[in-house]
Formats: sequence, C-alpha cells, structure tokens
Amino acid sequence: IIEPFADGAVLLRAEVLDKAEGLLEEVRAIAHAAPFRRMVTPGGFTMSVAMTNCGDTGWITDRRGYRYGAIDPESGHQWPAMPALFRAVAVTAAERAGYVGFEPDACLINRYEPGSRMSLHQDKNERDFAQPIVSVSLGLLATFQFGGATRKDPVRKIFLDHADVVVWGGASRLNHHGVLTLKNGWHPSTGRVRYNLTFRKAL
Ligand code: MD5
Ligand code: FE
Repeated sequence: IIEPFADGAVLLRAEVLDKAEGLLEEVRAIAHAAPFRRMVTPGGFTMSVAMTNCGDTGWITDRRGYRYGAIDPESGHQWPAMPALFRAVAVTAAERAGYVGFEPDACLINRYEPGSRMSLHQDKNERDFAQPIVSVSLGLLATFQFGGATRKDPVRKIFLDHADVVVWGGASRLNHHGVLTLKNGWHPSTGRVRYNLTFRKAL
C-alpha cells in the first residue's frame, strides 16, 4: 500500500510484514554485540530512546556533540555489519518510493519503551541531503509528528504501525519531526517495545 503524503515522502504501509520476524532476529543479534544504550545529548540530557547501530558507521551523541563514527564508544569495536536483509529492505523500499541507487552505510536502531519520546528535530548529520532516509517501524504503534522546514511550521500526526516503512526524501528530507510519548501496550512480535530502523547514507 503506497501512500505519498508529502513532497518527497512516501509511506509504505505493512511493507515488511513478511520480513518482520527476520528483521527482529537481526536486531537481537546486533544488540548482543552492541547493546542498546541511552545516549547523552550535548546539552546533558539522557535520551529516553535507547539506541544502537549497525553498518560502516553509526550515529552517536555525547557531551561533545552529534556525529557519525565507525567505532561503538561503549566497546571500542566497530559497529556490527549491516545484515543483508536490512540492506535489501532499505534499498527495495527506496526504489519503490522512486529513489534508485540508495546505498545505505548506516542503520540507527531506536528502541522506544512506554514513556519514551523523541522531540522535534531535523536529521542533519549526514553529508548528502539528496539521499533519502528509510525508516522501518516494528512493534508498538507510534504517533509520529511530521513538521515542516522550520520549527514553527504546523505539525501533522501520522500513526506508524508494525511493518510500516517511510521513505523520507526530496523536499521532506530536512523537515522537522518527532515521536510522541509511546503509550503502554503489548505487541506479539516485540512485547512492550517499538523499534525503528533508520537507514541512512551518512558518508
Ligand atoms: C523514529 N527516527 O521513528 C524516527 C524515524 C531519528 C528519527 O527521527 O532521527 O532517529 S526517521 C524519521 C525521519 C527522518 C528524516 C526526515 C524525516 C523523518 N522527516 O522529514 O520527517 O524513530
Ligand atoms: Fe530524525
């Protein structure tokens, strides 16, 4: 089910339903090597969302700033490699949204538990904003906030459910966005958790 809902953004509802269990198995393997952790923002706040990464580089934040790096600061080792299934899902979704030739080198994995949220922000740590970001939702339903080019632009609410994929490209690539506080719930595939895989070409 393809739903274009903003300039450059495409919502693919239930896109990875038949691959969800496989994706979650990979998430478990990645988390075994690079455990989920709550990172600290440059302003000194501990994020409510727990994160890990796979791929050639990973997104991190600490008191020194937001950035990508090849090394997991917790272990001193490289991030786990991006599983073939991850890459295939991201590339296929990008193609279906009209972005041919997407080559993700990073996948940030966000883990939301009830009470977790992500405040309105832009994704600006990647080098080439012409490259889209592919986001895969797994588990509990989230209320996603989709804003505009400036922080003051109106915000639309979108419900993102298990197996939904969104491709954020074109004019929507730099839009402000966030996730409202996750409500309590239980999902048969993830339990009390929402995961979001965000595939990026960071380098
Ligand atoms: C999430 N994650 O649901 C979202 C999905 C993040 C983050 O926001 O930075 O980890 S990615 C949503 C996204 C990416 C790029 C552009 C836009 C949305 N957008 O223009 O709305 O955990
Ligand atoms: Fe973001």
